[in-house]
Amino acid sequence: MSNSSSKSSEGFSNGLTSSDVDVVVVGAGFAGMYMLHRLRMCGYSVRVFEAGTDVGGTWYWNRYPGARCDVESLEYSYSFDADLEQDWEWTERYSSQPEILAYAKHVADRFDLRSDISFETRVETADFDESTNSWRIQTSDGGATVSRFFVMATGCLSSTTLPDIPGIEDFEGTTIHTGQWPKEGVQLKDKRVAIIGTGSSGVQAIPVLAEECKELTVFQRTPQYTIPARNEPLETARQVDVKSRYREFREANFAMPQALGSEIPKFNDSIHDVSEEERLRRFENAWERGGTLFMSSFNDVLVDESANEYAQDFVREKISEIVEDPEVAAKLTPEHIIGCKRLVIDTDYFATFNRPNVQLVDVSGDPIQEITSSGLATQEKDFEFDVLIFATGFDAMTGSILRVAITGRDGLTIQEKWSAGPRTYLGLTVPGFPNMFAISGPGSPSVLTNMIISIEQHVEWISDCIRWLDTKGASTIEALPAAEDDWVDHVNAKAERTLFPGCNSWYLGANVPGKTRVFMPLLGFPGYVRRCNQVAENDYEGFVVQ
Ligand code: NA7
Repeated sequence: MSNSSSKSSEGFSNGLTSSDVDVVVVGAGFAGMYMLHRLRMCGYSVRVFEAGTDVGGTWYWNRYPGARCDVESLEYSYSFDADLEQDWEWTERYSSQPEILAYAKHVADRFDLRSDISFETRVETADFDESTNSWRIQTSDGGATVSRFFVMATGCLSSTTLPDIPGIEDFEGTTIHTGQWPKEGVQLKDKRVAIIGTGSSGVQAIPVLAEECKELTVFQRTPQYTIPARNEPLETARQVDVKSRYREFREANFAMPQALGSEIPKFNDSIHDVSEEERLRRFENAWERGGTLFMSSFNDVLVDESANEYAQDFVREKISEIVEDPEVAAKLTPEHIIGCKRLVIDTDYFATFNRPNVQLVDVSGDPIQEITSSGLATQEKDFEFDVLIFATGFDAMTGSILRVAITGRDGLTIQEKWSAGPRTYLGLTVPGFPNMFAISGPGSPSVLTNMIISIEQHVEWISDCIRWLDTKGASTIEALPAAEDDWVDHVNAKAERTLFPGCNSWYLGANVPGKTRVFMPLLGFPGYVRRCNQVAENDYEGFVVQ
């Protein structure tokens, strides 16, 4: 362990002879920032590489109009530092992207993080050297860094995807992906704007774009179930109250399946066991309250298709009430299972289609054939516009890991290892890749939870593991193939007990052509934390430590 960020060339007791830093971390979003801070507190030297010009990760890149978190602000924040919790003031129930980015910057200033972060620098290759038990990391600036440990903190939704439609480069207007929105903003006033995609990004952006631009054309392939967010200014009394008992509030949330929402009424009964009146009452309450926990109104909405149908019907009825033109309402009405694609929360999404300057184009039966110099063409019709926005999502959970050429033991690359889908032990480690960790990797609860809380749990587990290795004088830790097999079975078994595998979601990689269909996140935060703790208590069972 070295005690500064400078290069250490002294020998290590574990046989390592030279290392620039103890740990290289990729990404300076919430995961990379806390990993850096935590490792520093433990006395390790760290170098973080970040492609952006500043911290913030997802919240640095996703600057599209309307971008907002779907977890409440008092919960979507670091819990590791009581003073930080007390000092930062949130202004809305759900924070907007600018406010979350300001928070990330505040954290970077407060803990002086930037001095160990190389910005505008991409990690291109990472090779494990078996002779020195170290990682050699090559970066886009031509530099190379040697480290004992290598942590991918690259986020679950960072690698943007464009649809495979010919002609994208031919469009002569402005083309933007929501996940790479320009920092300087985009002038939309008096512009004819088109948007492809009605996932969370599209649903958040569409109402705001409609207010800003002259005409908005929405190209929708799959209609979306969305629940009102009911975003509002955060009442001072609520903030003061939570801050007066923040530890207790956090502990209660840690015990929830998604690490959030402990103060939302919980129901553990089947939808089939209540009267129609009670069913509607609960859904109505959840609709009025707003937020993703609409799905927790009964215990079987996400596990039993006939239970799920009641929830579908309820939202379909709401769409028909809000949208004035019955033909438009019909196009906006989904038929699939509710919640198996990530449930979206919105502000005025369906009502936006009542505006005269908004046009909905259903491309499910008449797909987009090509992008042209002035717009796009479906088989049946041509459309013209000035700005084309792709809200077409991400190569989720694995995209940013696979983008780096990572080579582990015996020349095995991560691309080969995951050629039939991602496989991990605990969502944290991969056999064949010693001393490498992924924060919120596939096989961990990650995107099915309050991400910041999942990130903190991973960061603390990784730093405890590194400290434990040093206490033992060990140089490597590597997951065993049998532990990986059991873990993959466990993640699959949990998903198969639900309706999640039943539709084409990014959770399954179904939005990326050719990607192997695997349900990537693990359901259930508290059980996962218990398992990670147990592994550590049992001297890192499932790993080879040398
Ligand atoms: P999503 O949720 O993956 O949504 C992408 C959208 O783009 C979705 O509506 C897709 O339709 C649509 N899409 C993709 N390709 C096409 C083509 N070729 N034609 C028409 N429409 C297309 O990404 P988001 O960025 O909205 O959200 C990702 C997560 O980020 C979100 O869940 C939050 O956790 C934050 P499809 O449904 O595939 O038919």
